[in-house]
Amino acid sequence: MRTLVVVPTYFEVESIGELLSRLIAAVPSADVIVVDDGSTDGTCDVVSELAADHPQVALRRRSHKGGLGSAYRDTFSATFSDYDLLVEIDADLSHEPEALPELLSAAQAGADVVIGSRYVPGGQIIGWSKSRLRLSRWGNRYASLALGLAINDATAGFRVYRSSIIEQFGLADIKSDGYGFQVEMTYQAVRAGARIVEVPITFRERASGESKMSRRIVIEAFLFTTIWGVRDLLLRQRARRMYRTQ
Ligand SMILES: Nc1nc2c(ncn2[C@@H]2O[C@H](COP(=O)(O)OP(=O)(O)O)[C@@H](O)[C@H]2O)c(=O)[nH]1
Ligand SMILES: [Mg+2]
Repeated sequence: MRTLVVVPTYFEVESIGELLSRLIAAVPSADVIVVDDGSTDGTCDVVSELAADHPQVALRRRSHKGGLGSAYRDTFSATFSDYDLLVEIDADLSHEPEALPELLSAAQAGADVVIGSRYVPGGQIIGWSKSRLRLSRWGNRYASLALGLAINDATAGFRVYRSSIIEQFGLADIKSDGYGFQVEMTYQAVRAGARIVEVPITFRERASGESKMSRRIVIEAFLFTTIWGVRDLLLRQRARRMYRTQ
């Protein structure tokens, strides 16, 4: 299946070279596109050098930091008609490229969305502080409860999407610019009736560079999740009332 791996970067010069080399070795037949939002630390130079030797690697440069969700949304919109499978992976080596073949196998076996999950048996997180673990765990619990998602890791950033499922729900209505994008895509996929499979992965906190997680990102994700949850609740109540009066 034609596969595109999308790697968003923002100041990842210390890890992007190793990530790309390991990706190419792990999935030699896949195309890879790095989407950079104006890093000035040499990230793009490393990618361009690698791309010169590996024609399957491309660089997409955006002029300013638009957020992880916006980087994926723009790139998926521009590419999904050319590929069968679209992959998300972080640039900081938190996700092991060597685990990707297993995720791709699940998609090839029929899943519409494959989530590299930290919160299913066999999955784990190495190196996060207690507060970061709490934020992730409670964020996931809140999203599942508010949106009725039977997914253990709705915020995970290591995933495979079948292009046809993205085509089905469309990207035009996806609102999140930040990491809430992961929750929103999961929510839309569930609503579209997608077959979603969670494959256990090991997530390792980055060894270099800095996290771009911010309070603004958390607030955006929390607000959107709450709005969708309340909207769904009201719609369900209305449907129940209409059913009763019939
Ligand atoms: N293109 C782009 N990439 C981003 C942006 N924010 C984060 N990233 C990338 O998204 C991935 C995950 O970000 P990271 O800071 O590691 O988040 P954390 O793992 O949740 O702490 C990394 O590859 C980042 O370089 C952004 O605004 N634009
Ligand atoms: Mg990270």
